[in-house]
Amino acid sequence: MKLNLLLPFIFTILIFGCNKKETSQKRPNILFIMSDDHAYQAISAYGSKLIQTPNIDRLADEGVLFTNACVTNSICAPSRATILTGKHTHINGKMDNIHPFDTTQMTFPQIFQKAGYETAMYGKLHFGNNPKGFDDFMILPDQGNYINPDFITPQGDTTLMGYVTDVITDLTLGWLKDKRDTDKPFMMMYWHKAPHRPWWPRADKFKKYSQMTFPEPATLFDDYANRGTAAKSAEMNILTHMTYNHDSKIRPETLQKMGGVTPHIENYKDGFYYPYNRASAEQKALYGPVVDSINQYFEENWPSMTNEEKMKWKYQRYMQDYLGCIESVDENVGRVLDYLDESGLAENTIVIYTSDQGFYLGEHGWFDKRFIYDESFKTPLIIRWPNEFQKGVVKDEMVQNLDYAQTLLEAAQIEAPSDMQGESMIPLLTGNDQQWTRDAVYYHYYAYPSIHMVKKHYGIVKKDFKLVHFYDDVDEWELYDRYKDPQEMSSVYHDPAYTEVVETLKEELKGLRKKYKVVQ
Ligand code: SGN
Ligand code: CA
Repeated sequence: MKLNLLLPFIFTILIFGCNKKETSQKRPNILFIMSDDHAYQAISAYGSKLIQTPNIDRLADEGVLFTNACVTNSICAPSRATILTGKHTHINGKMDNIHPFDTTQMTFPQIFQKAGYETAMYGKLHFGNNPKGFDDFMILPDQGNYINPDFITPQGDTTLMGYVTDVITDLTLGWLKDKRDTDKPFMMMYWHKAPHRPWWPRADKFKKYSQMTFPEPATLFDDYANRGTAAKSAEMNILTHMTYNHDSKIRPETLQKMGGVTPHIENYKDGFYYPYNRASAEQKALYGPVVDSINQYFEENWPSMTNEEKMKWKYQRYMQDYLGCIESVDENVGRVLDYLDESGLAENTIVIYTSDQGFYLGEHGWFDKRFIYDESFKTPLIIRWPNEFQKGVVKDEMVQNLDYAQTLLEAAQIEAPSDMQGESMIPLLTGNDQQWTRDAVYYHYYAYPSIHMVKKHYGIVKKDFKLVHFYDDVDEWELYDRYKDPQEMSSVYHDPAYTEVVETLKEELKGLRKKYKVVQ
């Protein structure tokens, strides 16, 4: 072939080659994966005794896993508001799940969009209004539904057939593959509803997990001795507060036939049928036989069980459904990670896996969250960026959901607004730990009185100690020695051996409340 005929090919190869090189230096894509109420105790990379999560673990093998990642306020919408604004609850104003988020505020997706990123959000937001700063979105109304979920979209409302975790993933993959502008880097929020209460797994997993048995946590029968009023009065005990119909999947007819069961628990109206009746006849044909066998067992055995046996049975039912939901989350995360690999996007895409808070899986006899105690205060956090971050590394610094916005903005070389209150985690992700400055975090929960009745409290947490003040209708302090008592079974606040620790921490707490503008 003559040179002049070869030239176009040579140019193409050169240009293609240059582009490829440029790609690796281009601003990173962001895939922000968040699940709702996913306890770190249910991730094998965190040493779970309950389930294997091979896909989420891949992120840990190839990225950085944080063992002390925590939230500023352990409840859904407030946590999301902190993530999006980079500000504590008292500044962003989202104190509970009820009042709508103030959308006049700057959120980090808006900043990415202005900086030339293509942005999208699929899944649960829970703000009571539509998200700002997204080129496309499809969000669940309020808490959303597990079966054949409804969605709010910029074009109006719609219902999609299928299981919510699969559907949100299909939407995410659809956008990544066909909808986005491939000339721009992307920032995408892929935010699951699962494994939020009422824990309906996909029918095949419902069947599989209903036949499994799980180890119990050491503190399942906690009597809340050596702690204050708040732990004793919370309404989140599996035996006495978890409902039969909404949670354990006992049909109202079964309960009626049995003429009432003990302990008496106020069941939710339509707690069983509201989610179940969303299923089509075909879907019910799969769910129905499993529900029937659970109900049959309950009817035959419950009346003669001791309270201890009842607690154990309810715990197993809870774990079967909760972990069945997790398996779908993990498999779907795997589908998206596979696509990143196949498309060549993986190397320059930052993937975050986190949850809006942690969750009790029977520790202290509880389900739900809200407390500053570890299982709900801490949240899973794994971050991977093959091009730039460390691989297979575990960190125990006190990082917080407050820090995500500034971290992602710095990674994308976009300036963060000066009023954001977090600290960029880039030093920890790149092995420059000496540049990380914070060793204490501030926490504050406000939503009382409300469902589960966890009292208002705030506190300071460091690697070694946790000091908490419960206030409003009580005035009680608790102190935990995190190294000596990792299960937080005994407050040592009144122990004279800790007087100095209390004094020092109270001063530090004052300092944090000033720093974050809780007080002037
Ligand atoms: C619902 C749940 C509660 C849960 C809150 C908040 N009940 O009210 O158990 O604490 O959401 O959860 S249910 O009827 O929906 O099952 S949060 O994650 O949105 O904060
Ligand atoms: Ca949540």
